[in-house]
Amino acid sequence: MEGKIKDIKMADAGRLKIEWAEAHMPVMMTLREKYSKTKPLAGMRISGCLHVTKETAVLIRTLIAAGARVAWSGCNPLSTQDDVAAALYAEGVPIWAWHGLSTEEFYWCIDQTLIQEPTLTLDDGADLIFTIHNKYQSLASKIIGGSEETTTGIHRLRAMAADGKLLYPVVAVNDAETKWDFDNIYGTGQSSMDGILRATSILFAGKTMVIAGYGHCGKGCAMRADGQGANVICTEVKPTAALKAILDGYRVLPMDECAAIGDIFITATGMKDVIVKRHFEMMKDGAIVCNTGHYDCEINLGDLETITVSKKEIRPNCVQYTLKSGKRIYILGEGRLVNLVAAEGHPSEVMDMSFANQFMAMMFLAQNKSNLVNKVYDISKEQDQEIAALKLKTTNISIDTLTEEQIRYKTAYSEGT
Ligand code: ARJ
Repeated sequence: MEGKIKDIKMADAGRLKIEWAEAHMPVMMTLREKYSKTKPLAGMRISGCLHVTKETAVLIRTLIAAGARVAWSGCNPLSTQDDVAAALYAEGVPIWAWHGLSTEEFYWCIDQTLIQEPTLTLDDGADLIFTIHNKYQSLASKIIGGSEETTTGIHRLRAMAADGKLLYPVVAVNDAETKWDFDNIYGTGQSSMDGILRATSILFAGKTMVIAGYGHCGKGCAMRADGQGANVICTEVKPTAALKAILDGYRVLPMDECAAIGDIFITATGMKDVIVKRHFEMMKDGAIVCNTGHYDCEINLGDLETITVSKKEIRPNCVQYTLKSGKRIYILGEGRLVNLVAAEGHPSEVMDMSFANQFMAMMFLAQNKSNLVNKVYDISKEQDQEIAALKLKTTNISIDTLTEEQIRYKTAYSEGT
């Protein structure tokens, strides 16, 4: 069998987890049922590089049911759920993923998924697309297109496209309304709190929680931290985002002022060096610091190391750094996505829509293969509404419908006061 995982004996536990996810992903199950009959992805070889979670397993099973051949790796060294990887491997999915990969192993796993010479790629964070562009350019001519899950990845791909460097078309899954407006806000909000709680088991009420970045992910975190009774302070670099945070009822301060007052810090910016040496030096004894952005560069752990005298893992995913001053700082999940490292990522109900967009992106590419150009494609407004409508239908929620007259009214310009 192709692939490499931690331990096949974990497959039964993984299967149960996937079964649980399937029970909470009705849109994906509807798509699976529909397209397992027509197999629109027959002949497609999809190489995927995305967190190996129970929800991703539902996506993988759905792609296979629609006729694709799939080869998979995780997109983060610490986010793979080993039991889920084992279950997928046991059912014959070529998968190279285990928890705790070194950097070399991480790229080795990606390399293995490219042996099949994909026709489609599916990314979260663009590491697979970059590997193809940097190391396996000859594969690009056979690739119909790819998709990208997250904000950070899309920023980079748009920059590549603007420079004329993108070697094949890519669909911006993140930018679908049924992705960012749910996954990034409600998904990140809940799963980040979940990660912090599993790693620390602390009380949120009354704590000062500093959230760096008031984009969609930061907004979700602020909303949920506030709901638990924390005092939320946000940091921003973008004037409109800062104003939104203020009008949503939070304080906004520069990180240099937050550093000394925060009990818990969460970075959600997509930017490097958000928390650096001088911030660690200002922090209170016992400060908890974590990241929920895609890459692990937001908290500068190298800086922290230079002022640390000793380190110990005090709980799973919680490392105590004792500084020269005697002060203790706690880093969760090694500064990697706390929601995927210390918890299970976003809940299945949210990933249901994100992955419906991934699935539809693969279908779009396969069906339009001959008339695409090397640029970043947005998901259509129609697809967004279809996925949202299916989510409502499968959750048994009804909404109103406009009458003929109301539809006419919408665009009428003769009726006024
Ligand atoms: C798989 C997940 C999960 C989960 O959609 C989210 C996003 O944009 C990512 C940034 O890397 C993580 C991804 N995500 C969140 N939760 N992917 N399974 N349960």
